[in-house]
Amino acid sequence: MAEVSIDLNMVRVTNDAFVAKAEACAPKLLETVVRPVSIVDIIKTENVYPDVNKKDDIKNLSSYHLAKGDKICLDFGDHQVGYVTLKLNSVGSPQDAPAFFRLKFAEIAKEITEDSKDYDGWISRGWIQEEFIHVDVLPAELKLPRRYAFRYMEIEAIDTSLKWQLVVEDVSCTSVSAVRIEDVEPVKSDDEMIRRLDRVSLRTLQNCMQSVFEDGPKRDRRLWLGDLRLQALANYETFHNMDLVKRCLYLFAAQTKDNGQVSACLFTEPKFIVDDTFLLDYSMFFGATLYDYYEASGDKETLKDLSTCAYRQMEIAEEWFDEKNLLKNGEGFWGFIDWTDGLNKQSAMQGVYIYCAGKVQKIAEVLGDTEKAAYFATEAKEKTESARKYLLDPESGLFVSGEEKQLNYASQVWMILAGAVSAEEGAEILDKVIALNPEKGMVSPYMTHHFVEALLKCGKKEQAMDYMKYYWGGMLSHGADTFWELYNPENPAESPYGGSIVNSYCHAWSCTPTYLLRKYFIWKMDYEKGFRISART
Ligand code: RAM
Repeated sequence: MAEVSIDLNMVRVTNDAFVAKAEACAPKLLETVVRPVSIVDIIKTENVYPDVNKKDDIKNLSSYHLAKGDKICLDFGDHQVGYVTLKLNSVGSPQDAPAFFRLKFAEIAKEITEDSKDYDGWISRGWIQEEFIHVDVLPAELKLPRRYAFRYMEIEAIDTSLKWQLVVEDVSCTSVSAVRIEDVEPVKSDDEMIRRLDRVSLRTLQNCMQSVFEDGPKRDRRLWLGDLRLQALANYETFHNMDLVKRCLYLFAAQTKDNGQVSACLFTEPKFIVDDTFLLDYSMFFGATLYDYYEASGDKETLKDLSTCAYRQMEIAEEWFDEKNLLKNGEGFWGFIDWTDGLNKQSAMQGVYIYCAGKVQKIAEVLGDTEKAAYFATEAKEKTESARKYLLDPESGLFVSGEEKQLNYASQVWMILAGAVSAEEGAEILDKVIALNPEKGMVSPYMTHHFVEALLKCGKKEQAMDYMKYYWGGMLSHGADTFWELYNPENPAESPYGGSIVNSYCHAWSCTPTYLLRKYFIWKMDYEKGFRISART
């Protein structure tokens, strides 16, 4: 089990004015009623991902008479987040026993082939989207109280009786989101892969945009700061919903630990409360997310309101440095960076600190706080000098991490993003680390996003595009309608939780291809085609 840095004795300090500002930005969710498009067979193959074959037209749904052990699988045609209603009936003799059936909801077809009984991981099996239901009297309209994230829905009659069978007359889903995909102009390109990367990213982001930016509508269904930062960046280029970002920023600042530290994640139900999990990189990203928001919105009032909180996160992180100006390694799950097992995070975290110091310095500059701006400029400079002096290994030309001097991707990527090396040096570092292919690689789309940004920062545009196509394109080749929480092309069944059945397959931090395409490539694509298109025009 992963160790988690939880502060059970945490004292929460609440700022009611901030809570009120966050609530004032709460979205009204938009509803769309969606019905399945076909009945499918999901067939296990030798590969990790099963085949999905159309079995029947959906108009024949009620011709299926389900007796004990029979099942049908409905395909909703795309990933949905919403509330499901079933119209059920019986055929045959009078209903002489309860209808007893199982419903399975699956974001990808693979989840339908998995058995929840086999899951023995460390996070709750409660996340598995499966219900065992009894209905005493048919016909009945069954409105399921929970919200599901799914494309496929399987109905299995566990038992009826020897004399009657279950009929599903109709199924619908009231899908919900704060935004509409139709409001965003798709990226235009002759390259189908690019169009699909954009479309699937948009769907991912849309389905995570609920009352807050959720990390995943299947799991964890809550607001995480690291995820928010990337979602917000993608949102600025696409849905442009400024209020939702503002709301989330105010929520994080509205309740902190008594030392002012922002939590890694928070809940809004049954009432707003921040979690007792703290990740140092996520706390620092509060300032970066705030500055990005200001750049996108020009909302100086919010910048001012929340600047103290942003500065405070950096002061808290500053306490982690030793006399050599090196960030000390923490214990257990102290910072996130990536889910790579055994990853030494010291250097990457130092990179995050430098990166965020640069962002909060800009906040101070905008607000005219010259003293603070100078302080963060010095911080970034000193921490960079130490990183170069002690962490940049002269022999390999790469950044090493921790006492074990671990060579990993994350350290290189974050030092590049921090600006600790020039673009030329960074390009060399990236060539070297790719050639070396260290054991400590990257497993999350979150880390992969940062790797692609590092390539872009070092002028490796073509390589960045190739990698995006290889990585997110890999998910597409396995049938993704939304991008996943975890994807390791070398180990498709990987899960940090001890079983991929609880993995989330519509995950916020995976939505960034739309951002990368629009921010770094769209002008080039437009230029090549000789026409101008983009969400920015
Ligand atoms: C998981 C979620 C979330 C992420 C944290 C660190 O619980 O996937 O998205 O931010 O880990």
